[in-house]
Amino acid sequence: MLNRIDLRAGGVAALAERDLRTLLPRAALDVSTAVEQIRPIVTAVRDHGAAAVREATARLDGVELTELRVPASAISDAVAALDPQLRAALVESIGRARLAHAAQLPAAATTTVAPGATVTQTWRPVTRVGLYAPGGANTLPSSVVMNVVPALVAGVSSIALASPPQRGTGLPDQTILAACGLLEVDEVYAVGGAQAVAMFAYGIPGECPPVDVVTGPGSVYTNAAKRLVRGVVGVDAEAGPSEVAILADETADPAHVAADLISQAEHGELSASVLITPAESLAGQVDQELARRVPASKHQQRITAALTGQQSGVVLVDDLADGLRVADAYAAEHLEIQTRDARQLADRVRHAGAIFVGPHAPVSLGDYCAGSNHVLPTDGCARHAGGLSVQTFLRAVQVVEYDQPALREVAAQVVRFAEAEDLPAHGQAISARFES
Ligand code: HSO
Ligand code: ZN
Repeated sequence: MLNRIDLRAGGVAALAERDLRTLLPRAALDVSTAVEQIRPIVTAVRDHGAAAVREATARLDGVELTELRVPASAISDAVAALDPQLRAALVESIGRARLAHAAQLPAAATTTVAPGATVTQTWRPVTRVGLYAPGGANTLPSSVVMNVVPALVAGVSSIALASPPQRGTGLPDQTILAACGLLEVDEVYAVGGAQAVAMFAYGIPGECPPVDVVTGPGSVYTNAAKRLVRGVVGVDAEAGPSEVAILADETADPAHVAADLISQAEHGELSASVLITPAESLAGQVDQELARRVPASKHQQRITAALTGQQSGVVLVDDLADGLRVADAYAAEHLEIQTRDARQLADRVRHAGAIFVGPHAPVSLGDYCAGSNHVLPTDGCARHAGGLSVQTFLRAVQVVEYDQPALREVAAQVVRFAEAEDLPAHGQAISARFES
């Protein structure tokens, strides 16, 4: 079922990472084309506000919005209507995420660089954030938890969330609203896609004040919109179609490997499921398991499309060291390690959004209830970005304190340095303090 890419005796170790990357499966997602497609929406929302949001919503979501903002009663009704077991699952997810994210809060650190001279690294929360939870085929209430929890833990005082309206109700998905209610987020907009990102970035007079940071996973269009508004606001890494790479050896259970590959393929036709292994026998057994399990799965069609697409496949390597090289070159959103000494291998991984170690940490655990965040960099962005975390919503602010002797001590150095840059007034700002 899976495409095979045989890199055995292929000199993986001798290849530059960039060249290795070109041999690996990956979807041809063209965010730059999408940027051009959604540019008119973003510009219209910037220039015409609510009218443009309504126009785009009618055209793209088929919903005529009266109010952009969801009334408080719709949120409390959604909480009240929540199935008790789903409520318990949401509460568990929130509780574990809160615990794990609280540990991410960095402490202030003061360095005495010389007597009387200190620099303190402090962390201050962003004031206002706009969080995005996708809808449509990808309505994921768990993403509400994953966006809101780190912002809350960081101490963000103003949290707004947007999610597309459903035909019929004109409101975001009920469980999304219920998750907002459980997290005490009451500023929710029934707006989706590029128009939501633009609404947050530029604000809508009288309806939605602009935010400082926009985060959240989404379609290629949402990611394109985030690219367009970056700079006007801060944005998180691009989180596009879900990806899992599994580095496995012959000790892995093929049924579990197959189940995990299927689980991320279930997100959609563009999802990527990649097995990296030196064990050809495992690859064969996984294929058999897939052939057995895929026809029995609810979303058979999209799973088959995802698993057989160019973005998925089995990469055969000579050994786990080469497997690790391949995993690093691929830079998966999720990397599972199902090998002997999995923890040791995990410590050697350089590029991955999140790492799932050993046989009992499947990626779907992380999607919901591990405590970790599931908004993670896709499409190789794990080379330069991490997933959503408390840090996403904090800024480093340095506090500089010098007493007079400490300033005197370094005055000549500053003056000399400033002269070298032909900025003598910089030096004079120091020496003025020591003139009689
Ligand atoms: N695997 C998705 C997250 C998710 N899965 C939400 C289920 N619900 C992207 O990391
Ligand atoms: Zn998932």
